[in-house]
Amino acid sequence: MKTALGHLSLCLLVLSASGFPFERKGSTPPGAKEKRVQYAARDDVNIIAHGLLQLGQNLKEHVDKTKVQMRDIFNKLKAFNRSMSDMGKDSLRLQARALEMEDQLLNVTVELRDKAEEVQQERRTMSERMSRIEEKVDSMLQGDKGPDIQLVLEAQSRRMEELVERVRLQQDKLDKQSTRLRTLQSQIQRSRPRPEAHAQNSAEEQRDSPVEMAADCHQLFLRGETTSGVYTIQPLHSEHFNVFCEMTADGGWTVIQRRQDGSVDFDQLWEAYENGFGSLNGEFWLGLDHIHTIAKNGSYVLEIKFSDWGDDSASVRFPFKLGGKESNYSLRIPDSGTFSTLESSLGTDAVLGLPFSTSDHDNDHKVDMNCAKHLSGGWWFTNCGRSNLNGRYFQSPPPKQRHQRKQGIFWKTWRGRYYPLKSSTMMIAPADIHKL
Ligand SMILES: [Ca+2]
Repeated sequence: MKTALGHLSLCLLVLSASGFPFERKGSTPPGAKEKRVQYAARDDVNIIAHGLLQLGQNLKEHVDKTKVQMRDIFNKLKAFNRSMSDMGKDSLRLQARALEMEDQLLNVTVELRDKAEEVQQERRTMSERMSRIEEKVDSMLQGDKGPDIQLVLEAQSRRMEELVERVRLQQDKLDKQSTRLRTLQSQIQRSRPRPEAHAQNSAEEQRDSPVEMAADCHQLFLRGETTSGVYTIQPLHSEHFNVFCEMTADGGWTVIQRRQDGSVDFDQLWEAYENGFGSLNGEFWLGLDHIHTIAKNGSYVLEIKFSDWGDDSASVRFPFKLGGKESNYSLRIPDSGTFSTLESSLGTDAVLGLPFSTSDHDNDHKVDMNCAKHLSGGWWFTNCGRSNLNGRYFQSPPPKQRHQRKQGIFWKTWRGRYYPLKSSTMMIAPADIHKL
């Protein structure tokens, strides 16, 4: 800009120095020499004027450009000021929120302190009341009426004992009669075989009679049994057999497998897995035939619990169906959406049904390998690598060699393929157990 102004001033100086007459109209014509000088001067002036125009043009462009730049800078400054102001507002808002939260915290602290004092006060009141009651009882017992009350209490206690004894005797009698009736009924059934439909109706009628055995642990629970332990059950169209019932607040679960200390060898053949083995009060496998017999009579759920050596535990629960001998006791877990990672160690492969395998019955999905032989025990094997709760029991610490460790009890999506678990329990119950 300065340079352009400098050029303009210089041109004006040259013009004034040359004494160029800008207006020549009406002047007297000079001599020939003078004329030539005038023409030469006019050419110079034309050149200078042209230069001036050029300069003016450049100057104008420069000014326009500068104006645009200045406008941009102003706009940017305005935007910057705006964002600074917004940030200031945000900061104020945050400060206000922090103060508000501090107030809330203070209020909660005060409330908690008040509550704690209230509880303390209540405790003191209760304690005083208890002391007063104790004093009253003591004085009554020591006073004139004391012996009378003691006598009445003793008499009541004796009556209660007598009643309990009579109830127990009645119960014994009832149990004996039940057993006798059951024996007679099974003798009658055996001697007079009836059509299937009729037999079913008859069995359903018996269900309501007092002599019929419970079909599973949940029925026992519904009849008032709340203590876990060994019970005899008799599923529909089946012989009676003993099971371990895990009685919970929800209902009665029939335990089908338990591992806890390695006291029972689970590396068994097909027949053993079909009929069951072990001790119901310790480690055992209830038997595929028994599990099928119970679960075929309705909708059942399978719950599996396992724990590691840090006593951490996990569990999964599936609705399931177990096929009979003809399907190699295929386990089918219907696809109810997607399986969780934990569930996928068994659920995913059992959607269409997964047959059971032992080392002498290779029904697994691995074509070139017998999973039960390669690992250990019997299980619903797929490709030998997802789960096996009937594997070898390893005490802690487990063997260092991976090829040994993989024969252990494992659930791949919980503690991994090579972590031998500490315990496992599998149990079944009617699907509506949780609705109670
Ligand atoms: Ca195989």
